[in-house]
Amino acid sequence: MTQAALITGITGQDGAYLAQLLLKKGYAVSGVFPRRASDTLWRLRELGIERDVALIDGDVTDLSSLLRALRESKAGEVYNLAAQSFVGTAWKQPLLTGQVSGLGAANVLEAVRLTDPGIRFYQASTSEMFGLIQADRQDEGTPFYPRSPYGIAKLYAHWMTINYRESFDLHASTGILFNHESPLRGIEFVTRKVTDAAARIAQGKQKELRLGNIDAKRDWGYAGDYVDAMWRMLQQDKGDDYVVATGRTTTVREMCRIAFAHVGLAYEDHLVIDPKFLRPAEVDVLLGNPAKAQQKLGWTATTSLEQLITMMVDADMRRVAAEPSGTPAA
Ligand code: NAP
Ligand code: G4F
Repeated sequence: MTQAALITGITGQDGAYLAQLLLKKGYAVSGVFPRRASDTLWRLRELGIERDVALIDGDVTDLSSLLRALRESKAGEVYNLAAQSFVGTAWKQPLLTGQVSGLGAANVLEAVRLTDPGIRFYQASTSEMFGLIQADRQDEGTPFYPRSPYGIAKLYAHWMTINYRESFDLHASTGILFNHESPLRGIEFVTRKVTDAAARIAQGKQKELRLGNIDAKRDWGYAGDYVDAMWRMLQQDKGDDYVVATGRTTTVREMCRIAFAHVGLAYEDHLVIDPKFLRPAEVDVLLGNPAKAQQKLGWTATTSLEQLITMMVDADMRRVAAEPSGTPAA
C-alpha cells in the first residue's frame, strides 16, 4: 500500500526538499497550505514537484483545518515544519511567533492524537534553543538557554513533543537541527543574502552588502542532507530526539569570503556593517555534535560549507542573469 505523509510548511525550504525526497521514495505527499496573497509555490516549482503534491488549505494555528488535513491526506507520517522561522522577525512579532512556532506544534500534536495516535510525528526543533551555549559542542544532553522569542517558542514545541511521547506513547521525534541552507533558502537568512549579493555585485547590479554581526559562528549544512535525517527518525522503532549538524563551525565573515571569492571578488571591498541588522540578543556561536544521529540513524552530512556556498552562488548567478534588466535587489 502507498505510504502517505503530511507536511506542514511544505512551501518552505525544508518542506520542498522533504516533499521531493518522500515522492522519490514513493509516498503520497500532502501539505498544509496557508492562504497567502503572494505566490509561495516557487520552491516546489523549482524542484518540478508543484503538481505532484496535494495542497490542503490550512494553517497550524487552526486546529480544525489540521484535523481535516489529516483526514484528507490519510497520512501515516506527519512532519511539522511550519514556523515563523526568521529569528530577526521574532522580536518584532513575538506573539505571532509564539502562536505559529510554539502553539502551532501543539495543535498538530493534538490533531494527531485525536485522529490516530499511531501516526508518526516529527517536530522541527532547532539549535537556536541552545542560544547562550552551555557546552562548547552541543548535543542532546546540553541544557537549553534560548535567546530569542523564536527559540523560546521552539522550546515549548520541543517539550510538548517529548511530553506527548511520554504521556500518550506517540511515536514523536524531535530533530534539533543546526542551520541548514540551500539555493532554496529564504533571502532574509544570512547565507542567501550573501550569495545573492555576491551574484548581483559580480553582475554589476548591486554595489554593497550590508550585514550585522559578522563574527557570529554557525554550524552550517545543506538542507538536502538534513531532510533525509528527518525521514530516518520516523523509520525508527520509537520516537527520540536527535541533534543534526556537521560538527564544524564558521564565522559569517569566512562564509562571505568563500561566496565572494567564488566570483572573483573580495568581500571586504563591498561589505558595510549596518547596526540595523544587529539583534537585541545574539547567539554568538553554535557547534553541534551529531554522534547520536550518526550511530542510530546512520546519518552524516555529505556537503561541505565550500560546496554548499558555491552551489548557492552558482544558483544565484543564474537567477540574477535571467532577471529582466532593471530588477531591484531583494
Ligand atoms: P521556512 O523556509 O521559513 O519555511 C517555513 C514554512 O512554514 C513555510 O512553508 C511557511 O509558509 C510555513 N508557515 C508559516 N506560518 C504558517 C502557518 N501559520 N500555518 C502553516 N504554515 C505556516 O523554514 P525552513 O528553513 O524550511 O525550516 C523548516 C522548519 O525547520 C521550521 O520550523 C524552522 O523553524 C525549523 N528549523 C530550520 C532550520 C534551518 O536552518 N533552516 C534549523 C532548525 C530548525 P509560507 O511560505 O506560506 O509563509
Ligand atoms: O541566517 P540567520 O538569520 O540564521 P539564524 O538566526 O542562525 O537562524 C536560522 O537557524 C536556526 C538554527 O540555529 C533556525 F532555527 C532558524 O529558523 C533559522 O533558520 O543568521 C545567522 C547569523 C546570526 O548570528 C546573525 O546575527 O548571521 C548573523 N547576521 C549578520 N548579519 C545576519 C546578518 N543574519 C541575517 N539574517 N542578516 C544579516 O544581515
